[in-house]
Amino acid sequence: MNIRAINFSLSIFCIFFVTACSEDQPTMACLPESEAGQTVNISGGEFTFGDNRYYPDEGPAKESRVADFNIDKTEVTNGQFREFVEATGYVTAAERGLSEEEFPNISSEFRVPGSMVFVAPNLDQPSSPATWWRFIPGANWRHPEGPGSSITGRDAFPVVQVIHLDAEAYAQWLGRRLPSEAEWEYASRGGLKGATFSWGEELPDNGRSKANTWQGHFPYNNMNEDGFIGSSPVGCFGANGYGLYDTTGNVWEWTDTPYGPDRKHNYGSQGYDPQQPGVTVKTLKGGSFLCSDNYCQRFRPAARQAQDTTLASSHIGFRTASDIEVLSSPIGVK
Ligand SMILES: [Ca+2]
Ligand SMILES: [Ca+2]
Repeated sequence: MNIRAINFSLSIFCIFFVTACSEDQPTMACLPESEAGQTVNISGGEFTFGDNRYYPDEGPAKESRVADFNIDKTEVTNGQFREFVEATGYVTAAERGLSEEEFPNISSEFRVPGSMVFVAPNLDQPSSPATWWRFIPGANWRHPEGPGSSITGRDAFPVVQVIHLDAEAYAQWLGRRLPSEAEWEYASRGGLKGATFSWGEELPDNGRSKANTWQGHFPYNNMNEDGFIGSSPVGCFGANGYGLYDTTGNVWEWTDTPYGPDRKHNYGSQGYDPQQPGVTVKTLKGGSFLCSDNYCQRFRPAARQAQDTTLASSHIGFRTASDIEVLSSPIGVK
């Protein structure tokens, strides 16, 4: 397997692709699409950034402060992203491929239009991330699981298969930006102090599911107790204390913060992931519909994951943010 794919696989312990994604979903009350475009003002303040109880890269926890900011109520949807593409003619990296001039450090096989898709192993195959991930030519936001897949009827689902640059371009079109990791984590905590999850201490699937995650033994058995094998329309699970949806699970979300393996050091603008040294990495937050109790467990506000900024995946999306001051301007206000 190509080293880039292997590095990607090893660095994303929580990401899996399910071919049955988003089909045959049960009827349930989800947020109306009109509300998916709304934003929420968050009053800044002090909080404990990180957590010392789980993965090493979540610590050391430190007292931090964020200023007032504004953030999307939900992940950006396919419908919202389509509006951007239709208004601007924007072509995502996975659709156009990556030029050598723009991305000199990427091998030629990853320059062709396409993106990463997880292929679930058969029961008789070893459970290894290095064999799960495939770079699929033709996979992009319009065809998230590769050629033959489609987003028809999935306007309310989060857009995926966007690299950091694509997410940034969308945000800038609206006069907004991507959230920092601190802002994202503060928002995801919903005002709770030091809680394990966005809603408190209860496990995600104790009683009614609180987020779109994976129930059952990953990667072989998705029991689908929360009603969604793959991603779900945004806002199908309860909001947190700030009125935000799906900061836990559904799809991972880009932040604008370079990733480092701890919170002690500054790893510079390129970030640093020991699994893929030399690769520019940003921090993902929130986990996805593929995070399970037996694997990953990154469906907590403090959890984080490195992501190669030039690599799109079938369950990485984003939401946008802005400084509060921006909201007083007529330009770019949603
Ligand atoms: Ca699920
Ligand atoms: Ca999410």
